[in-house]
Amino acid sequence: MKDRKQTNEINMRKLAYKLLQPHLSCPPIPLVNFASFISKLCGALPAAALLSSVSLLHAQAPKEAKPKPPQAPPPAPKTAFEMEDVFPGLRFDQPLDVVSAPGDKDRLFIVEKTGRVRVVTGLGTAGPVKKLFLDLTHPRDGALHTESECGVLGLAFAPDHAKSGRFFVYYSVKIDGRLNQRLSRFEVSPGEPDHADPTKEQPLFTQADPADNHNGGDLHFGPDGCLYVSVGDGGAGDDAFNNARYINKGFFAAILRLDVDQKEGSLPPNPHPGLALDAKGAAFYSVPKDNPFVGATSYHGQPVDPKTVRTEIWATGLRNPWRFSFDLPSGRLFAGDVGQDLYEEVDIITKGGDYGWSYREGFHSFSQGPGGSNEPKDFKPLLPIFEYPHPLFGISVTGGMVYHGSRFPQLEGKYIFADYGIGRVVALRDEGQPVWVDEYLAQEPGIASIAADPRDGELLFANIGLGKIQRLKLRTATAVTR
Ligand SMILES: [Ca+2]
Ligand SMILES: [Ca+2]
Repeated sequence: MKDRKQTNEINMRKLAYKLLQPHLSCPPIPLVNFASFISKLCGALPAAALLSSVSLLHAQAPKEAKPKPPQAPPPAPKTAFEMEDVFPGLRFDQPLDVVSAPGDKDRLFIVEKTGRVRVVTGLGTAGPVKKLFLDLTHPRDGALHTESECGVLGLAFAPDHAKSGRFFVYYSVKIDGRLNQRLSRFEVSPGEPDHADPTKEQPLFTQADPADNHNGGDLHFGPDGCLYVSVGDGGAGDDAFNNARYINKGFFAAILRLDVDQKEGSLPPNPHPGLALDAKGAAFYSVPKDNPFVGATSYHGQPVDPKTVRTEIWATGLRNPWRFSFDLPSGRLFAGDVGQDLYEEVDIITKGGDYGWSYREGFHSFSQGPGGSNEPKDFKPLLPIFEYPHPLFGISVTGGMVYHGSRFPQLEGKYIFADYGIGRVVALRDEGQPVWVDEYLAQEPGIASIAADPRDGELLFANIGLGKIQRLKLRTATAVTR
């Protein structure tokens, strides 16, 4: 009932926005609190006309249909913030991740989709410089694939990187003409912290991938020292390869949790053709014994053999988790999950959580997947904390981070993310309700990831389209907040 009410409200807002857009002088409709939105609009249209429009929408609210692609960009927004270039003299080749090493405030690492990782040094000087840290353009056993959503997609430094030199990279590689998504461990060259040694690569897993979209690829170490890895549903659309509704079909549609230190007590992963194995047949990582699906004997009401379960899975039912982050003060793990045709969503990821794909898209039932709308009996999907509809609010979410910088106290504790396509940069505020309150901060298409500057916690935005690393800047002396 609650879901239906929310669906109706969001449909109304979407339609209202389309209808009223030419009259709007305020930022587009916030996705919560429709009543408040209506009251804000009262200055834009005669109240009677507005009420009449809304009644009409309510009466005629159609069933969801596949939306047409955006026909025109939204009107120029009046936002409190705009973007500025962090490194005016430096350009990058399709940057899609910004990473720092634990405890290191002097360097930033920029992952270029096209195959190279750059290290930027001299951060505090007038002229930071970039150098080549890792060249992955020619993997030793295949060809780097950079088409569509493929390429070098993520990097994370081990918590003990300063001592071990280790870091992990996720990238797309074609082997004998077949596409794979791979997680590998690397090391820096001895005595050369700004230079990785590509000969030290050790793959952990190489998952055959049926399509070049929906590849996940974000990597972060959690406060527990485990490596968390996002993986997509394989790709195409509508969960066409039927990977998302299972826990025993490979490294798909999930956030994984691995013990890359192979601590005592951790478990070996279950067999998989893509696992790299040593001479004794052992994998190069282990599964923490408290992962949620260790020993699972059923899922969605169907029996599963625990020996076939991908026990690496921490959370499941995700379509293409594109960027996730830990917020250490709150202990929360946030993810943006890219939607199909209608809704983009932001989730708080919890242990064993099922985020609903491909029975659900955002808050809504999704019937185009392999399971149709026949949700299994014990299906208990976790709802997003926020969703926004296509196409005018956006088309592809880029998950962000909770702000803990000092330049903008009004953003403290808010989760900041972006839409990659339309370019809305949004802050979400937790008011203790299931759906968080949104605030439209800035307009900047092309944001592929959001990270924290190790020097001051300010957020850094990798703009893949412009080849720049950006940050927020106030347009005026006074921030507009709600
Ligand atoms: Ca894929
Ligand atoms: Ca979901």
